Amino acid sequence: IFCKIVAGEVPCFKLFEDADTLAFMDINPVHDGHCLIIPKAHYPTVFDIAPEAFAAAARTAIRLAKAVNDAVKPDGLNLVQSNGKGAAQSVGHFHLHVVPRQMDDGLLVNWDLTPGDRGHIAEVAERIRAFL
Ligand code: DGP
Repeated sequence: IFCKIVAGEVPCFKLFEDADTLAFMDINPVHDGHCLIIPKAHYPTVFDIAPEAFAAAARTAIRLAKAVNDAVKPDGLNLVQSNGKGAAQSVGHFHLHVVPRQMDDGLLVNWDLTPGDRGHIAEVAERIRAFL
C-alpha cells in the first residue's frame, strides 16, 4: 500500500516529500499529528533497509517531529518503528511513526522502569556482539 502511495496510485495527506522519502498522515492516528515517514524505495523492515535509506528517513523524521511538536504542542512525542508481527507491524514497508503523546494517554508503547539483572544483561550483550 505504501508503494502505491509513493506512486500516486493511492491518495494520502502528504506532508513532505524529497527525492528519497515521503511523509504523510497516518489514517489510524492515535492522536492528532500522528504521521509516518517512509523511504520511497521498498524495504520491508529494518533488517532489509539500506543504511542510506534509513538515514534519509531519519532526516525527514527530525523535520516532521519538530513541525508536529510546533503545530500540535503535545506533552511529548515518540518515534516508533516496528518490525514483524510480534512488534505489531501491520504494513510491510519500512516506516517511522511520529507519535505525539498526551500525559496519561495509556498508549502501550511505554513500559515500567524495572532494573534488570546485570549478569543477564551482560550475557545477552555478548550474544549480540557476536553478530556485529
Ligand atoms: P504499523 O502497524 O507499525 O506497521 O503501522 C502502519 C500504520 O500505517 C498504521 O498506523 C496505519 C497506517 N496505514 C495503513 N494503511 C494506510 C494507508 O493506506 N494510508 C495511510 N495514510 N496510513 C495507513
